[in-house]
Amino acid sequence: MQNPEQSQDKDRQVEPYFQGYQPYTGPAGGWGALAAVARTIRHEMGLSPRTKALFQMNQPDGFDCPGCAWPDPRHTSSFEFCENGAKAMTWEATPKRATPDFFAQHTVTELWNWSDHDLEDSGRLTHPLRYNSTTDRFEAVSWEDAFTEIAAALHHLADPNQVEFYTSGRTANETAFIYQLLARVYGTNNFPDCSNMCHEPTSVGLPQSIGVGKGTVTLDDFDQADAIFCIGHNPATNHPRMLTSLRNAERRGAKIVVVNPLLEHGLQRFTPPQDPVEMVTLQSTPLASNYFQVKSGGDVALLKGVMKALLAMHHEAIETGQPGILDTHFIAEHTLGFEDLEADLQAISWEQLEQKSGLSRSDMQNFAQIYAQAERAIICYGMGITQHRHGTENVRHLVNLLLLRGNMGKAGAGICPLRGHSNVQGDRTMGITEIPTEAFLQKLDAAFTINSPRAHGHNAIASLKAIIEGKSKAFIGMGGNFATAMPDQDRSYTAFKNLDLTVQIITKLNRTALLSAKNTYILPTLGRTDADIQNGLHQAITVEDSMSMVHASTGRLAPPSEHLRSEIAILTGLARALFPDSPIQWEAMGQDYRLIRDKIAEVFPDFYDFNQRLQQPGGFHLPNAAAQRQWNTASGKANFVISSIDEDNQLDNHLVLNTVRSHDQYNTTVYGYDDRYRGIHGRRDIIFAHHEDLSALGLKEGDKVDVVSYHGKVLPNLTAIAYPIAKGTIAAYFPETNGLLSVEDYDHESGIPAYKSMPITLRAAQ
Ligand SMILES: Nc1nc2c(c(=O)[nH]1)N[C@H]1C(S)=C(S)[C@@H](COP(=O)(O)OP(=O)(O)OC[C@H]3O[C@@H](n4cnc5c(=O)[nH]c(N)nc54)[C@H](O)[C@@H]3O)O[C@H]1N2
Ligand SMILES: Nc1nc2c(c(=O)[nH]1)N[C@H]1C(S)=C(S)[C@@H](COP(=O)(O)OP(=O)(O)OC[C@H]3O[C@@H](n4cnc5c(=O)[nH]c(N)nc54)[C@H](O)[C@@H]3O)O[C@H]1N2
Ligand SMILES: [Mo]
Repeated sequence: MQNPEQSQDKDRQVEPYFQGYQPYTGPAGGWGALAAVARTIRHEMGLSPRTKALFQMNQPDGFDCPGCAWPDPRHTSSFEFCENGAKAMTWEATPKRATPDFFAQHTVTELWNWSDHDLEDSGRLTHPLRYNSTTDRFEAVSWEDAFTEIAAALHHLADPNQVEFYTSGRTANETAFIYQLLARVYGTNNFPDCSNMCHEPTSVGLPQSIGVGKGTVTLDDFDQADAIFCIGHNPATNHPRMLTSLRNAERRGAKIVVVNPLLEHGLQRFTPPQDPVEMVTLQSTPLASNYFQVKSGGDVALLKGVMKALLAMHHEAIETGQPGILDTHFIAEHTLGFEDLEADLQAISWEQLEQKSGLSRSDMQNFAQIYAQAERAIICYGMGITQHRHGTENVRHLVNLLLLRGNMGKAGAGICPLRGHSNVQGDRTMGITEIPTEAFLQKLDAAFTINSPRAHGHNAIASLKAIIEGKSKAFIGMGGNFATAMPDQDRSYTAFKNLDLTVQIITKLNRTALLSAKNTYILPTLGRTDADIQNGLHQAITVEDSMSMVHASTGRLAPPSEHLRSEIAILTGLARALFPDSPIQWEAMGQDYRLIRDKIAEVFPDFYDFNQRLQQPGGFHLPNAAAQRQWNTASGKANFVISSIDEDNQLDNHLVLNTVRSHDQYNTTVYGYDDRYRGIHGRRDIIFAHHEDLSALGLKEGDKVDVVSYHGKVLPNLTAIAYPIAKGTIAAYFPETNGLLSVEDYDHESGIPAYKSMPITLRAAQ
């Protein structure tokens, strides 16, 4: 048999367009993905028994893939992992180690100049570390000393609200529950959370529209939908297992409609690496039947155009005696606000909608036709919808479109936000929120006989501002790389160094951990793949996926170092030092996570019989009222919510920068320098631009350019690529671009930074 990888690539241009760029023509998945898995494993782990751990990923008694929050099918095949899941796993299970010796060899000043990739590539952290400003090095410290000193620093502060308790979304339910308990016993609701950078517009917008802040569909709905809309997300890279669901839907005849300024090749064709027939015969399934290249930030205009067209179609049908297009019965029985929506759509002109969306009237009519022909429709969406100055408005407009045809609370229909981190949704469920409800606090107080603080705390933007303004004095990070993931690094990096205390509970070294404050600690922890044994007992943790399935995860690998502690053991150890007289059974809970789950069940009614129900294969599903057509909104109905599209005028006179993930990265973790489906190899210093936008500036492909933010901040010397992208929109990789965004550039409803609508200009590199 010929080498399938080669033959599949036979159409490729032999000569690269220029160094590091060669347009991709193959399908997503396929031999390219399998080859990448093999390369990743060989490079990161070699062939060892640890490699077998891969096959335990997303299996009933294995660990949950730390890669994404796409749910597991009930009958997991032995291949239920994907290329990027394999990268996440091998990156964590690597044999490389960042030991105290490593830190003795490198000062923090030296490490600061390393790339994000090289920092994490130093390997798994092995010892608790304390920064020594005299030597400018991290040095090993005992756990007990670390806990005592951190507790002393926290007690020393005038006000508990001077501490920020950050959570990144890999944090398991049990950890998140203990973490919020610790912070609330300490006295604050300051819970900046990676969800604030991710799906906060979902958590804010969906409750206004349908009364729940989560998606309403399950995997089964994908088997019944007639049309699936993929708006503003890139599943071939970020949720690769989703492509299997899309492909199965396409093969049944369902339409897959994509809305994205970038032509994402991964959404065009797919070969499932699990399918021996397709793999051997080099077949692939086309995915997107229609692709609408909206301007970045133009989705509300597009959605309004689609709804305007639907209304016109509806009235025309009625006038000619045919059944209408809208589900008038559903609208009458279940919704409020239809008349206002109709008036809003009538008032707005096609010219305005075309100008804002970058799409033509006939594009919008075409979209409306496809939608009208689908009896059952699902809208999936990601960061392309949420990370805007009007992200919450975007989310509500997706719902408006669904409500018009009753696509909510029926089989094969609904809304599907694609969550990011594997437990970002669960962390919220567990009480990681700066605005807790009184009902939740009362339950928490009763379960532990405590008095939780009632004052609202900080979300991510508020905490970054408080740090920059010197109002916050301490930062504790449960995972993540907060300062690098957030905007305005010029100011935040300096401000972090003025804090009294920073504590990073992490698995690998990153830039935020290098921001040495007056007292600085790195507390290394176990990851998903590592066996977590407490008191002789193998512990499981639990996670909640994008579709509200709660299931267990058990690591099996020997931990990278005998000095590591689990996240929960770290928190309960710290709690003991912080609250020596606390009646809470911290120690017991830290030694047997079932006790934590009993407490979770006491506080959250949906988790009744938690430990028992966890035994069911695949776990259990949390109820979703909107999926039952019960609307927990103030009006008791699903609401059409309208708003003006004129707010984002800032974008009108600028190019709009949309910052994305490459195929070889996990948020701020840069595994490597390829972005296969976009044709990029060995580099990240790229901007993707429409050729007309380049030529209007006298630039051409391959030129070096500077990106200048509307605040005048400059990211110099990127190489321009003429790319199939909407005119007016530029794309580049984060976190390199995050310094271009100010802490003031966010959606005022949800607080999400406007990572996908940064107004910028381009100029030839100076
Ligand atoms: N391998 C891998 N997997 C991951 C992650 C990772 O970094 N690597 N990150 C995880 C996390 S935390 C998250 S939140 C998810 C993120 O998953 P995605 O939501 O897929 O994230 P992005 O890479 O930001 O891609 C956003 C897409 O939106 C498009 N877009 C940008 N602006 C607009 C717009 O205005 N309108 C529309 N319609 N589209 C737009 C972009 O071109 C891009 O294709 O993935 C999770 N899974
Ligand atoms: N410009 C721009 N910026 C963005 C985005 C964007 O699209 N554009 N996306 C935003 C989004 S959606 C998100 S979610 C944020 C991500 O923000 P974060 O969640 O803060 O960042 P990550 O890069 O996911 O965190 C990586 C670090 O987590 C630690 N880690 C890994 N696994 C574990 C574990 O199991 N336990 C613990 N305790 N630590 C672990 C490692 O040390 C690693 O260095 O970035 C946001 N920033
Ligand atoms: Mo995210």
